[in-house]
Amino acid sequence: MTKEKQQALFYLANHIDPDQVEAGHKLFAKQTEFIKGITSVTAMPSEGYPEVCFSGRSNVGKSSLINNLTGRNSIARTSKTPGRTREINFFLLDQNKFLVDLPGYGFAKAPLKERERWQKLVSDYFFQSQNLRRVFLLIDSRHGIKSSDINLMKMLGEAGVIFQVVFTKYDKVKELQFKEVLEASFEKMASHANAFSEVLLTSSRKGHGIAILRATINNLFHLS
Ligand SMILES: Nc1nc2c(ncn2[C@@H]2O[C@H](COP(=O)(O)OP(=O)(O)OP(=O)(O)O)[C@@H](O)[C@H]2O)c(=O)[nH]1
Ligand SMILES: [Mg+2]
Repeated sequence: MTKEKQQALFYLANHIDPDQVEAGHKLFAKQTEFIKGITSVTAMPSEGYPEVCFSGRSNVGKSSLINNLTGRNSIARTSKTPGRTREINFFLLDQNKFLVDLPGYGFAKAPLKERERWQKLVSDYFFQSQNLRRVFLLIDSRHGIKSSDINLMKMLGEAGVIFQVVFTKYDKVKELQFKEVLEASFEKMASHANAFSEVLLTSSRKGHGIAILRATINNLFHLS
């Protein structure tokens, strides 16, 4: 496939219907509460509510994004040091939907045992979750897709789960630099059939892209 063809498969979201934005805003104005953090999938909630999850390398901004989406400063714990989230955390939104915060990967200093524990927990989750509507795969706008992200894409492919790339920390990058990251990312995504064609660009710090992400999640929850 030529580079042009690879890139034509994907596009950056830049417009969304205002009614959908409004609906997303309304959903996230509803109550969110932390339900539990699990270290084994045997403890997964059993209600059967639809869920979306946030995955990505350590420190990419998963927990910060959940906080920003829900308008709650610290419902998900964040940290300057990678490896803050070690469990799979379930947040109940609007009484019958789950937002799921995953522990990060790709943290070089993590001991082998810890990495193996992560691998088992997360892969069990992807293979066994019956209600997962989509995985948001968070990628740092400065660094782009790394080999550990590719490994995750493969794991998701094996589990038959669709992922949508969400770039984070857009406030930290210059437009020209990001253009290069975006092109390289599209190239890497092209060989993954489970990559969703639309990608999102966000900044939890500045609020960029949050309205579109809320609307996207609301749409996913309303698929029957
Ligand atoms: N500038 C900027 N910093 C951010 C943004 N989002 C998160 N951060 C910072 O990045 C660091 C990591 O954020 P977290 O949300 O804890 O990252 P995480 O992906 O949950 O990390 P783990 O739980 O370790 O996997 C924190 O210091 C955040 O303040 C953003 O949009 N812009
Ligand atoms: Mg976290």
